[in-house]
Amino acid sequence: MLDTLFHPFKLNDTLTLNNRIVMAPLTRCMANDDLTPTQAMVDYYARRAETGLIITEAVLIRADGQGYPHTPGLFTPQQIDGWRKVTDAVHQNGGKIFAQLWHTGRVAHPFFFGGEYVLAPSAIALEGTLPRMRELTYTMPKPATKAEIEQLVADFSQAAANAIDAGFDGVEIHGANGYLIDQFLHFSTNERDDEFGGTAENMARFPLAVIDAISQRIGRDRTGLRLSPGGYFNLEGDTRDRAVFDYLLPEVEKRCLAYLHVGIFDDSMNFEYLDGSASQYMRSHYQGTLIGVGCYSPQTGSEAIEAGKFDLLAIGRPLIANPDYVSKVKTKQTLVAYDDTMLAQLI
Ligand code: FNR
Ligand code: 8K6
Repeated sequence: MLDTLFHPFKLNDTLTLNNRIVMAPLTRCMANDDLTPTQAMVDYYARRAETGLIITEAVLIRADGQGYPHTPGLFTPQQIDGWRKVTDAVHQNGGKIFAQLWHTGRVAHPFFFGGEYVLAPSAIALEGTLPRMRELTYTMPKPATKAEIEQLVADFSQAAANAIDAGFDGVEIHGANGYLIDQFLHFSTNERDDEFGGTAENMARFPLAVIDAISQRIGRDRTGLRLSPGGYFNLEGDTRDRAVFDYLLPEVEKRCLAYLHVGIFDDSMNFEYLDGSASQYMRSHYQGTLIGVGCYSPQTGSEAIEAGKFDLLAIGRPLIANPDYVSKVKTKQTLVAYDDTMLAQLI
């Protein structure tokens, strides 16, 4: 059964993965002050090169997308040079690596970039204070103008081109977990009455513009996408959201991207308005390559692949605890259990 995980997987004509285990994107907040990757990050990713595909921690497309301390960027020459060291080290070890591109929208904070406001679809603030920085409260975002939306699309596209320049095999667009792109897709964060809100087609317009700009810039075979159809993190779900994703998923399928990736922490969560889990819903609305994730073990993950629930298995927290996860699973060694205290350092 576990053998299923270790067969190579052809993503498309230009990319074949050594196995079906993908490293899930994991924010670690360990970049330098100028948001360049450190040598410890180079070593951390290089140690995980035996996964079929590494998806990096979320990487900022520009300064005003920052919502957590020390998250890396891909918008300055120094950041591009820093990531080149990471991609070189991963490639030397035989791996493949995509950069996850994000802008946190209303989850950003002006504290990080010395700005006056943060941008989002609508003026609806996230309640509460920032993780690890409880003295900072989320601010009321400014609704992005049409010109600002066009600039965001251009900046996503430029960051993708920078990723290719830095030696990445491709990029994953972070359209999940309640950040900027996801904020356009949910009614609780998008109350616009222009062409970017109100209907499924309008709410999908900015996400599709980002997908089209990036896939035209670097190739659709190098472009992946993560989506969270169920609202569960940084925003509230709404039964009306279902229609937005019913419209979006077939539109994404037409674009023939490298893959679609479920954005969820625990795939046993059921969403009533999706008639099941996030992966079940996405599988039933999307025929291309799907990456599943969320509290899977090698056993439950390989069973899910064999049952056709998804095609590739992303692993997050267990890969924080076990840099050599793939070898350990292959040779049936016991895995170290993940613990939140492990977030304090990169091993
Ligand atoms: C995450 N996750 C996440 N997701 C994402 O799309 N971009 C990111 O940068 C992060 N960062 C992140 C940090 C940490 C510390 C955790 C625990 C999680 C979510 C992650 O990719 C994955 O979906 C979940 O961790 C569920 O998978 P596991 O951990 O159960 O295998
Ligand atoms: C992605 C940005 C960095 C923040 C990382 C967050 C890590 C959180 C650890 C896991 C717990 C999150 C649970 C959220 C889901 C709730 C489901 C009801």
